Amino acid sequence: MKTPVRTPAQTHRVRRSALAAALLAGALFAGGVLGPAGTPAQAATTITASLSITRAAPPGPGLMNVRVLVKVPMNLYDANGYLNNGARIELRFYGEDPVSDNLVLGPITYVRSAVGLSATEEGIRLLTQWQEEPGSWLNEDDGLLDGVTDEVYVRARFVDGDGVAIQARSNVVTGIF
Ligand SMILES: [Ca+2]
Ligand SMILES: [Ca+2]
Repeated sequence: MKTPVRTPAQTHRVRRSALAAALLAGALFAGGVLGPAGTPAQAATTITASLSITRAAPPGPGLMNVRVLVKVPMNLYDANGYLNNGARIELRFYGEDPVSDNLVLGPITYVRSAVGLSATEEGIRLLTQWQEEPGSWLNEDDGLLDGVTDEVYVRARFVDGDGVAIQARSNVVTGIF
């Protein structure tokens, strides 16, 4: 007895449907929509930001070390999913004043490839630090209006690939910068 033979057209259809399923699964995984077991991804709901400004130890020109740490807690899988799909962190520095706080630096935007931005087991993490000269934007009060003492904080904003954003305000760092 002759065994049934698949026609080329049937084989093609089977292959295409398998490929479509694989592509669909891949797209969902890349988008961070589904976890490995098909469970919904954990949405980014929490963000924290901390700021430190310290004077570099002498000798030297007395530069200020500016350090920002931002955390968006989630699992490693979701952290990679968000970053691979265009999520970003924006930093905006403000000088705190009695009436309204003025933007003194930013926004500075960090994306997947940025130094200091990473996906970790604890979530998305941005650790960035650099040095500023005394009298820079950190000197947000020059003594004319609100005294000489400066009050600086940073607002960190996490924006996912669809434009959904959450944000946090850091501690205020006080000094004569
Ligand atoms: Ca101020
Ligand atoms: Ca000042």
